[in-house]
Amino acid sequence: MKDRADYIVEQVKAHHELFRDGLPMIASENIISPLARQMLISDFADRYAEGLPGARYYQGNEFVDKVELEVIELAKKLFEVPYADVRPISGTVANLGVLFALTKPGDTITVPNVSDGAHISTAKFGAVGVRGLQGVPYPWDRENMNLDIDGTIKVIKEAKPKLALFGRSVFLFPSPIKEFRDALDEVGAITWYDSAHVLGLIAGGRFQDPVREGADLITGSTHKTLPGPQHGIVLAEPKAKAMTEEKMLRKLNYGMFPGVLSNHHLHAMASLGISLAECIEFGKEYAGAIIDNAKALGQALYERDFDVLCPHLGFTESHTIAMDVKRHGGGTPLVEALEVAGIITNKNLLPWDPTDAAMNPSGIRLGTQELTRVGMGTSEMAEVAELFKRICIDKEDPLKVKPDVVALKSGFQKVHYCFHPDSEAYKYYELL
Ligand code: DSN
Repeated sequence: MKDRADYIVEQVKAHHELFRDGLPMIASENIISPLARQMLISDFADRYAEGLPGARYYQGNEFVDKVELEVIELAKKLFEVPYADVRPISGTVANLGVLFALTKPGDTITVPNVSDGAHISTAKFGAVGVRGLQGVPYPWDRENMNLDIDGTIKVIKEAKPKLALFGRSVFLFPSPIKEFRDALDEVGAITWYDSAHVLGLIAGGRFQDPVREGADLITGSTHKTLPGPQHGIVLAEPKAKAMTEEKMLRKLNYGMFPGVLSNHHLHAMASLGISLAECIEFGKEYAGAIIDNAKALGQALYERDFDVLCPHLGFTESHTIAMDVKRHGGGTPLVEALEVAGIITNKNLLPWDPTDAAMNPSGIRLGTQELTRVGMGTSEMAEVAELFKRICIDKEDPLKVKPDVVALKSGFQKVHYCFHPDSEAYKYYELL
């Protein structure tokens, strides 16, 4: 069997080379810091700790408890909230826990549509469907890539949801949640904001402040603009008239454990603590650079004849830009050509695509958070846009473009905005 193990190691090595030499631009990914990475290979990876610190079902948790309490405090400090749960093992698990805590099968939830940029956990074929809920979609303003405010208020008043979910995976502009607070209170709904994509921008004070704008609770994954380990989080400051603060927090706590979790991946939780501390120190500067780069990339692509969405709004207020590439061949062939050159992106449904077009949509979604993380700035965004043009518009052979991708990336091999940026422990691509 040794040869089978060797085979796996070879594939991981090849994967490391792909990302060392390439331009990772998927809006939902990032790389963690050297110190956060070390937590992932600690003994925490081998242990169990069910329940809460001080009330566990296993022995041996003395130091796990200390870490968990500290990670909770860091999350509360960073997001200025009275309640944080750092146990969810992913964003989708955090969402499932909330659904388990606050709804019953048959309840109604209002949600964004997947083709308008929502995450699959809001769909009938995702977590919302698994919980047996009726999902009622919000109307969408395509021109401004945001919720239609009057239409959304109408939907809330008619549907009378138990929960109103905001937040998306194509998240160009802040969601106008404070406009909905009165309608939500009128029907007794709880406001839930899925912040996965923009968590690091919120932490850096550069996007919106959902809790102060009216959200009762926030969920998220912790590995996108917040450059932590693959994990999840729940943050809350309940104010809905639907139930008391104490009752909501008790339900959220039980929703996670024993609701949807057994063990909660202690190594990732410790790693998240490092990432939160780094974010408190460097998050503001990092979030600003991510958004500057996204706007610069949008502009540079637009000037090269790409149909970048929302030029009248400066393309984006987040890490993400979206392009309609139907005119240049469609999402699928272009992301495949980009990949051959070492530029990693994803095809994406746009609001005007038929819902069954997920495998061949009109759009490409791009994120600048990882290129920013390795130190790229606005001048590199122009170079990146030129590489896109050569492949997608000039139709140059991507294999001939690849050496220029490798050359650009060779100057950006270090993680920024973290403790110990020069650490030898950051042998990210030379682990094996
Ligand atoms: N699938 C992720 C994304 O790419 O947005 C979210 O979980």
